[in-house]
Amino acid sequence: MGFSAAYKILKNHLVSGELNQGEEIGIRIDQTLTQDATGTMAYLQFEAMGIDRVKTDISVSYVDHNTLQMGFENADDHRYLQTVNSKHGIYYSKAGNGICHQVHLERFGKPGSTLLGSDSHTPTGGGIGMIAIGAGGLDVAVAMGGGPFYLTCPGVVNVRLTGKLRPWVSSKDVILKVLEILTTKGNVGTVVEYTGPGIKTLSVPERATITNMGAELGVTTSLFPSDENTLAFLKAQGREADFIELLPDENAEYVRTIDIDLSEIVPMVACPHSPDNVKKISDLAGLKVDQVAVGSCTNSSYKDLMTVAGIIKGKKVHPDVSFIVAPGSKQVFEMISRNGALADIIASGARIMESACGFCIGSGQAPVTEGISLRTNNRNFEGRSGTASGKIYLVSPEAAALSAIKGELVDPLGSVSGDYPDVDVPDSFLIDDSMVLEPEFGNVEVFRGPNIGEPPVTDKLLDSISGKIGLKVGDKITTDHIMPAGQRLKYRSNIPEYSKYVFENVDSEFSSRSLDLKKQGLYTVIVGGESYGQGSSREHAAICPMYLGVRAVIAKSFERIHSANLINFGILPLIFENPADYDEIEQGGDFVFEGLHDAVKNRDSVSIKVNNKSYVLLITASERQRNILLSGGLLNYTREIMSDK
Ligand code: MIC
Ligand code: SF4
Repeated sequence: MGFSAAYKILKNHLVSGELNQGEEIGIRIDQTLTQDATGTMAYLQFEAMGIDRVKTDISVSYVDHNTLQMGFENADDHRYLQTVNSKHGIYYSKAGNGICHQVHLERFGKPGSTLLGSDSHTPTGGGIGMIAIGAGGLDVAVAMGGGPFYLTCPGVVNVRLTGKLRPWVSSKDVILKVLEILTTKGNVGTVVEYTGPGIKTLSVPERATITNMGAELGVTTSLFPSDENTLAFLKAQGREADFIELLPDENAEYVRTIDIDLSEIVPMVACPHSPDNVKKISDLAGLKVDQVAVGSCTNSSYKDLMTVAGIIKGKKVHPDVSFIVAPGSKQVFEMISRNGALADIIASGARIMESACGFCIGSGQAPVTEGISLRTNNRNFEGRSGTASGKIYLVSPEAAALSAIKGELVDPLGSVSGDYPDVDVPDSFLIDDSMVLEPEFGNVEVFRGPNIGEPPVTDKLLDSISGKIGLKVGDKITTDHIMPAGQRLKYRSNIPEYSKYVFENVDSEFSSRSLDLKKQGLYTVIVGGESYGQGSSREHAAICPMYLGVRAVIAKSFERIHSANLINFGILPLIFENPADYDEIEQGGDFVFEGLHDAVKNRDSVSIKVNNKSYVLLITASERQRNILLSGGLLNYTREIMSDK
């Protein structure tokens, strides 16, 4: 059997293990990216490792999440990043230059390479034919130091595209269709590879919309082959030299093939509060909307914004709608302002935001109470918008623009007047990298304002621990539930402060209860259902619980990035051997773990006693992860390995 494109890249980067599905492998990382909300912790940890200079081909640090600057905290973080990056050889993309994934695709992404990013939407890079994976900041710090990234060798699912999208239907509808088929659950350990004649009809930015939102499937990554469309995009970015062709073998092996005829896709919408709650827009058309927001790393490319401008030109936004537009990068922003498209958007009555995450991460533009908000981004988790009762619907830029005019959800295929603004990749993009600062290396003084804390300290695993079941939650708990962003984002560099808000919107007493236990020398265990830890790569969803004394999470299943983050910070992710035990264990119960050392070293399971009754829990960690757990986390483990050398 031949190789998929994904396996070709993995094979070229393999440093440990073998390409057998389900086995742990280590791969060499060529490029890394961080953003400011995860980056400060990543660089504090990088500093703690004592390595002078990054060992990757290129590492880029973006400022895009925390740009509101209501108080000194965000600006302190930015200055810390700028100086620490310069010292250690990392490129620094200033606030205003754009969203990490959009800018990385435009200026740095390289077919055939590997990219590790401390953000779950790093797979956007799969649109240009890379293996691009999201991970916790500490994993990225280790990769910057030249260490391999470890993952479970994936099974590759082939999504075979045929046909061509009709006008008014776009790549967002394709990924929503894939989400409808695969859902957000049960895809851990897979990679989605797009193949078939239909891929020739999709440009790199359109492909990137699809791979970006692959994150919502919970897969390791998604990718497209690198072909003539990839070359055309790279040429237009003045980066032809970065092109290599990368196609799957004719007889490539896939674990499953899903056929999708692009010409049959209709406009789709993901309804509250999950990206896989997908319906046809035609089933919901007429829904009154209060807010429409175009932007985010999913849909903020030149094509997306030119399409919006083409639709809205000469029209006005509905009086009851607040219409928000945030271009994804300075490149996009400057191009649409120079060619006049931005003027058309402004004239319609839109509110123009800076090139940053903004509304997508709940940093501004919270909708009205009970408000219906149509957005082109990738996540619609409850409360993430900043309005607890807000209802977020995810749609294409086409549906967003048409709905902003009409004041209600419009099916782009149904009620369209006028021509479809068909936008191609331009022959040349506007290239100006002046907002990406080159590192100086060496003698740079690192700025540490009062918002910059210390890297978290973890303790070695204890052999026996006791305490309380501090919280019991249901299925699909997201990292936004565990560690809210929005207004709390500014505390990302300050663990004691940020820890006050763990599970804030689920149980506001959780944090203080856990700290009280910790003061008495007792620990906390969390009980969860299926897919615990969906969503973001934020390692704070592990660091802050660890700080509060959480030492284990017991769930029916875990999402990949979060489970790795728990291990990296010395928290045991344990799975119910018998899922029905979930119903028996109650919040507030007294627990005891004994013989943890032997179990973590040598066994596949461990028992927990809750109120004196025993339950069996599975340990699914690899041998390397078991050693990390015994050391009390990845930072301790890495230091131990370095001192052994
Ligand atoms: C997100 O979309 O949830 C974020 C904010 O980009 C996160 C990273 C973070 O929490 O800082 C992600 O997707 O990893
Ligand atoms: Fe930023 Fe939203 Fe993309 Fe996360 S999903 S990187 S918050 S734009």
